[in-house]
Amino acid sequence: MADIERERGGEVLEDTRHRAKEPELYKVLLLNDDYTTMDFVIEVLETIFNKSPAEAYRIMMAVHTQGKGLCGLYPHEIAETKVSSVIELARSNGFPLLAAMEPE
Ligand code: TYC
Repeated sequence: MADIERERGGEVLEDTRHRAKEPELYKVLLLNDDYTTMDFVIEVLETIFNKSPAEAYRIMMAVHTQGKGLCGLYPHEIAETKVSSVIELARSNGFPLLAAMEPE
């Protein structure tokens, strides 16, 4: 064992001084409403959030029954793009679906 490691009781600490910081993450949430169809919400979750059909159904039902639901955690700029993509796709299909982001 190296002397420096022995001094720390065997604990090895990484020197993080030159490592890039992990980006802060933001939650992207879908919000419930009475007009957007369940099928459309599932489509949004599959196409914009890359969810499997089963996971998309689970998240859609969580939003439907609890008012909002987590779609994923993303760096700030990607979270903003996801929110914009949801709103753009929803409006172009005539639905009032809303998405929001908040710090992790
Ligand atoms: N509440 C909608 C309905 O009954 C379905 C829905 C689910 C809407 C999730 C929005 O984010 C949502 N058709």
